[in-house]
Amino acid sequence: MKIKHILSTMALVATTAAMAQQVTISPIPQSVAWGDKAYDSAGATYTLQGADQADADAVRALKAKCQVTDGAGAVTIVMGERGDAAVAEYAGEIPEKAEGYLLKVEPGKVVIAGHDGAGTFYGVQSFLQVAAQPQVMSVTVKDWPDIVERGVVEGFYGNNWSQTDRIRQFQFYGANKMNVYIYGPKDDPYHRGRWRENYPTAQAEKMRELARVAKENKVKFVWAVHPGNDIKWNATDEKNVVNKLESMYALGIRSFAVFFDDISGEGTSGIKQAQLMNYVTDNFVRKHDDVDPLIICPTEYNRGWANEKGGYLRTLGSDMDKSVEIMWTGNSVVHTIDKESMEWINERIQRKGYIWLNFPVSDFVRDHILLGPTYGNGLDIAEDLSGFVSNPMEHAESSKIALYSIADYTWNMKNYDYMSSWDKALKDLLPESAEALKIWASYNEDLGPNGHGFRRDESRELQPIAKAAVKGDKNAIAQLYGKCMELELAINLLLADKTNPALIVEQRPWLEYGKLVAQFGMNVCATAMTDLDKASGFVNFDNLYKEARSIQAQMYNLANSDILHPHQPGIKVGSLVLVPALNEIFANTVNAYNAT
Ligand code: LOG
Repeated sequence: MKIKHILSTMALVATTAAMAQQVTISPIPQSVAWGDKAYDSAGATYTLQGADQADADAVRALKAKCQVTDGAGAVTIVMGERGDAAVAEYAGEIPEKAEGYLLKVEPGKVVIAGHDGAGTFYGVQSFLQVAAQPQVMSVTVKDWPDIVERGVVEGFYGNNWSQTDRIRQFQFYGANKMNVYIYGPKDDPYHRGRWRENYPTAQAEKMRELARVAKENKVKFVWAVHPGNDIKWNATDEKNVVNKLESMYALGIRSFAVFFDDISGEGTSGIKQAQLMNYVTDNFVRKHDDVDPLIICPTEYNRGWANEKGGYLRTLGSDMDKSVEIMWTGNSVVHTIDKESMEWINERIQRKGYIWLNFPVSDFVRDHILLGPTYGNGLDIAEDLSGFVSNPMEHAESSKIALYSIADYTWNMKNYDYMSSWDKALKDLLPESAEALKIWASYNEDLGPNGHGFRRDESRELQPIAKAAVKGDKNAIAQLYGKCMELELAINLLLADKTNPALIVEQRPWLEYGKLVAQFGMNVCATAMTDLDKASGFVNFDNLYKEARSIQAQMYNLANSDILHPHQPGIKVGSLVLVPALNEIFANTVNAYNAT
């Protein structure tokens, strides 16, 4: 007994120690070495050294989460950038990489030393993750990003993100070490249709605020103009483009893009586009000393649309100033990116392509919400691209599931594991209901049939069960019943979670619909498992059949109510695996009953 007790206590201690070490710093650092416990986080206070010289955003981010005092017994945080006196003795250990940092946690002492200001800021972000654990472990992290520009292009059709959405996004990017946000929502008239006009004052002030908040979070705010639908290749419109960008410069914006996607006619000329980009580079970018090089989204922005004979891409490659970054969605509009496709484009544009990944954007499948893992992009293309941004859904908060993994992937590609990254994302977004969110998300992965032919796997665990259940395997049908119960339970827990209201509000139509799918599934499985000849009383075949039809009618009514976008009305949940299986089992049961 005694030995057993000691053993189990030892096991407990061992697991606690191991668990305490298992702080998964995210994105996965390039190098991390854990030691023993440094101190307990409960009641920990900190004194800062070097904060007066260190990056101000890094200091603010640290102070927002850590209790800073001058009291004795506090943990000393030494911080600063390469060249600062406070961190001089660690200079040799700071990675010689843009945005790189050294983080050292020891008993009583923490060192956060950036190669540059962003590096210190990212060192703070990693430290905050380590310090959020009950036991703060000793650790040495040497870290830097693989990709220079990592982030998001708000480039979809549909409802633009709100000001609050965007501000929350920038904080999320900062915390997850993404450093670029490109503003190009198709349905902002001042981006596209009325591109020549300046924003009215109230909207202009919102832009100013966005530029500021982005900066505080080390996010480069890139404002894109989309003039291609009606641009005239003359001096007036050249000036109109520059004037518009100057008006955005006046609001504090320092980075710009010009989009020529999804246009036809005069605006599509590669020669003219290159000339315009050169004109804007000379007469706007280089007139200021603090404006970043331009980014272009070309008209032939994917291989499927590239007209080799027309020579469009090669014209951009040769005629356009080499400072201009060129966006690229891959082999088709919606496609994952691999080495071969990067080599194909880079050779034509004579520079490294800047990836615009059309995932998890759902503007062509608005009946779905995309909550699955982010997979399929090559893990060997870090050297082949100049930037990697994801085009998300109009549902800002829900998009963070994929964006979290984009942050992980672009920071440290070789160590990217999409399943564990997905798990981390779900925990980060809804810590108290992460398991429920994972169950729910596993029914919202595939896009369904779509014009771009882009599909995703769905409900991996359910697939063998569904297959057997459809064949009439009673065991599998019982398991499927359990899965439907689990789905309903998960949905009810999510609807009760109050920690991230934005997430639940966005997903409510799908959650309500999912509940009906779960109920339909329980009905169908229960009916299929019942010996119907013998079922008597109220729970008989007729009533179960009527119930199934009733639930189907409720699903139809909900999916055809006015809650969703008119382009793709409807709501789809479990459309790849669960719902087809349930429909088939239902049909089989009804046929079998009719036959007897
Ligand atoms: C648009 C984009 C849209 C996406 C997916 C690019 C470069 N442009 O087909 O605004 O969100 O596809 O529908 C696009 O991708 N056009």
